[in-house]
Amino acid sequence: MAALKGPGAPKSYDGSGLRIGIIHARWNTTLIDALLDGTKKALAQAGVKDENIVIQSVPGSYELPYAVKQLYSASQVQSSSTGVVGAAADLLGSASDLTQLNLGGTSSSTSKDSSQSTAPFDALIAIGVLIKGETMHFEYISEAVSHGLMRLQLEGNVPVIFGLLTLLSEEQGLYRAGIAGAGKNEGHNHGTDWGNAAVELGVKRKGWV
Ligand code: DLZ
Repeated sequence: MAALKGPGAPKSYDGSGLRIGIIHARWNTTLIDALLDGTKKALAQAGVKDENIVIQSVPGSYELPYAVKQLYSASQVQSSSTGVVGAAADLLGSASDLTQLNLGGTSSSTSKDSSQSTAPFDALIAIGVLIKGETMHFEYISEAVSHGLMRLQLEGNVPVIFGLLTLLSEEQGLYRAGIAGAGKNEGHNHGTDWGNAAVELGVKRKGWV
């Protein structure tokens, strides 16, 4: 019987043309590592190329909205500056001259791997794990981060996948990262859903109708 909860059977989307940015917090590392792993597996399964996935980390979940914003902005700048470098390449016709020009692109369009994209990210995934403690810390951070990420995707016009687990116990986290039980393989890794959501939104973003 199909599961009652969850996004249903994953639809298949071709992620081979996408560039995805992942920002993850480092608090609660065991859970983060498993969730990141699940996310990356889903992206790979959808055909997103390794070289088109950029992963950055921040100390805690509170830093996620700022970091997502910076990473996305940097990809927009990189995209426009490599456009300039590319145009210069056409004019100069020499890759070695481009290195000396140093126009701010991280790599010249003539020397980079041809499957590596310098386009702005098609979707971003923010991953964090908040575990409720004895103070109000959890409530403030989960609310601030949720609103921050929602604001970013609406104002930035880019999908920001909500990979923030807001847990009442460590055990809940183990199940949601798919590493519960004696065999460390019980539960469902939510990272898989986040990777799939990023691909679906990234593809749909290129044309809704
Ligand atoms: C301080 C803190 C605490 C107590 N708990 C968590 C947590 O469960 N998950 C998480 O991602 N981060 C936690 N942090 C760190 C904050 O998110 C943040 O990094 C610091 O307050 C510095 O801004």
